[in-house]
Amino acid sequence: MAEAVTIALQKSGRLSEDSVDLISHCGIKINRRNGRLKVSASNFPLEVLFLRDDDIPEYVADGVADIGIVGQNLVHEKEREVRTLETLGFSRCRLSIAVPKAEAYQGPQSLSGKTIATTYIRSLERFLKENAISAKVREIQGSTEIAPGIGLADAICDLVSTGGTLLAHGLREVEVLLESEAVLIACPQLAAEKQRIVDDMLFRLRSVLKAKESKYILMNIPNEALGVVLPLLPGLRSPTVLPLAESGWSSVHTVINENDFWGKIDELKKAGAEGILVCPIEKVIS
Ligand code: PRT
Ligand code: ZN
Repeated sequence: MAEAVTIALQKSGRLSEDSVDLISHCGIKINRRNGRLKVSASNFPLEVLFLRDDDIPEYVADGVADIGIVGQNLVHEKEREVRTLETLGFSRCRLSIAVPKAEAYQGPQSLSGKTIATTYIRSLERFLKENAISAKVREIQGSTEIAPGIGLADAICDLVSTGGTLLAHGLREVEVLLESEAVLIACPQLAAEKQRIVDDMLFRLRSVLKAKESKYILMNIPNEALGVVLPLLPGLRSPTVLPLAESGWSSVHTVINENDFWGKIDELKKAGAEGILVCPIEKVIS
């Protein structure tokens, strides 16, 4: 059998579903039957290993898996040598320090002499060292947010996304150590054949990611307004302009980043745009 690339994905947790979805949007079929830890794709030279996310940086660094999907927070924490091939835009969070709400805080120096509970030992120690703070780091396994309330620590260092957990435990975020999202990582050394397969997958993956942030938009514009509207609209090359059956009107089609679009909608309407349609795009092959 020809060589296959092994990818490590989180078995179950916050990264799992988005990771598997991304692979399948790349047109790669993996049939994940009843909890098997290793499955082969049926139409692409890819084998999937389902692991705990904490083990992924190590497995990829050691070459047990060739590539993997994991949060930047764990790449940063584990300090293993891996290459980041692409940021994937999901599982966004930040690694932060939080203190009890009523506690005064005037910057990192306020942590001096305090005890900080975390599962992110290395990341926290690095932050304290960089800021020349002497504080006690207490390693705990999960549920970090309860530590101050039960007298285990004065502060915590943990992942935050909505901030709801901190709020519910009377804590306030005071320092952001790291902004994180899921990334595709690779073993530092890959054989040429495997690298070729990874490049093929990366090409598909980038098309999928590009499509996610892009929208195909169509609108009707009175011809006399085209001079105002067209400069507002970038396209992959430039907008497409087609005459409508009704004379004096054109249909304008283009691809635009969704965020840019919402900022421009008022200007487009003011210029006379009508019947604006915004459609999803499945892939952008550039
Ligand atoms: O079993 P395994 O070890 O594989 O999974 P796990 O339980 O260690 O990890 P999991 O599935 O909880 O998280 C996997 C990854 O998702 C993390 O490494 C991050 O990259 C990312 N991620 C994104 C998050 C969060 N957002 C997040 N909010 N991971 C954890 N949290 C937790 C946080 O620890 C805290 O308890 O959610 C709580 C805070 O959330 P908010 O929304 O209340 O702020
Ligand atoms: Zn984990």
